[in-house]
Amino acid sequence: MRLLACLLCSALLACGPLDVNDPEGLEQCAGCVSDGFDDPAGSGHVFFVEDYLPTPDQELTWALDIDEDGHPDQALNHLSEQYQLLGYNFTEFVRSGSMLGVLELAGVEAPYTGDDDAVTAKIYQTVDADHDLSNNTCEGEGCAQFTPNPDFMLNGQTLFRFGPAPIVDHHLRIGVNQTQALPIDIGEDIILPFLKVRMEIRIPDTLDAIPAGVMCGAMPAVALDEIPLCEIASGAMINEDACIDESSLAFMVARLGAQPDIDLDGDGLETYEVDFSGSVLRCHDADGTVIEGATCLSDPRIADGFSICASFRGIPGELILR
Ligand SMILES: [Ca+2]
Ligand SMILES: [Ca+2]
Ligand SMILES: [Ca+2]
Ligand SMILES: [Ca+2]
Repeated sequence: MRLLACLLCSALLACGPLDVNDPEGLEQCAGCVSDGFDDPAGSGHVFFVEDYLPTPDQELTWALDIDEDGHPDQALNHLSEQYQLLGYNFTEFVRSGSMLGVLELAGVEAPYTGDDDAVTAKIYQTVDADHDLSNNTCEGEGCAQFTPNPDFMLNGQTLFRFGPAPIVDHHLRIGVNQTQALPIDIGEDIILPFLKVRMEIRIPDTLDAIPAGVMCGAMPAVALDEIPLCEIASGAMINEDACIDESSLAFMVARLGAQPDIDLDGDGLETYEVDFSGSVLRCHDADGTVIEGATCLSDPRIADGFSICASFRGIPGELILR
């Protein structure tokens, strides 16, 4: 198998002539074995994210520290726990078919026993391939089949390919430094952008499930300002009549006392002032500059966001490409 892979890589990737008796040549070839990044969509190990768990697996703490200061960052999760905000509903979004995420691991070399030099994690936003919610989490023929949402595809690949990165002792850790946002489509025309995405997953020898995974990122405050509170919140704190007019950000700042915890433009943390009617009064940039008025959120100097993590499990799935 390895020989075949090496010969293939030699032929396809122009590594030059390969002498299988030459250890150096083999090493050189190892660098040519696919890291999965350019493998066709759906050709790797495909998992459907079947649910989101309220607390992360205790082994997967690396992904939680989005700003790499040694402390876990889960601001929105903590608010969710207290006030039943965002995060609380994620599994419901899966059950109702409005949020169907698929994770593909590409470039895993066989035999896999817990380590791999380089693999790529691909995330797909999908729709139910047969529009039948009842077979999304079963196993076997016709189960867990999803079609990528074309809005998040380009030239046959998902816009969200993370890696390449190694699997070490059954753990894949990927931090994305790019400034590109990962939009999570939660249905109802709401797309939540995540920046500084970090993902950590446990990958068993059997490659037949993702028993535990954590994905973290920061949601820019300006995005939360555009989302009516009703869409992300439920519970006793929320006035069902008023929440359609109240922004999620205004609620969090004015009534929960929350401020951004992730610096997304590298100048330190900003703060916002909101009145009790839900209007943004002014923004304070990290250097002390005060930007007056509700439009301060669209000022390019205002960029920071709130940390959020989702723990998840994946079951075998299939991508149906049309
Ligand atoms: Ca941190
Ligand atoms: Ca289905
Ligand atoms: Ca900042
Ligand atoms: Ca700033």
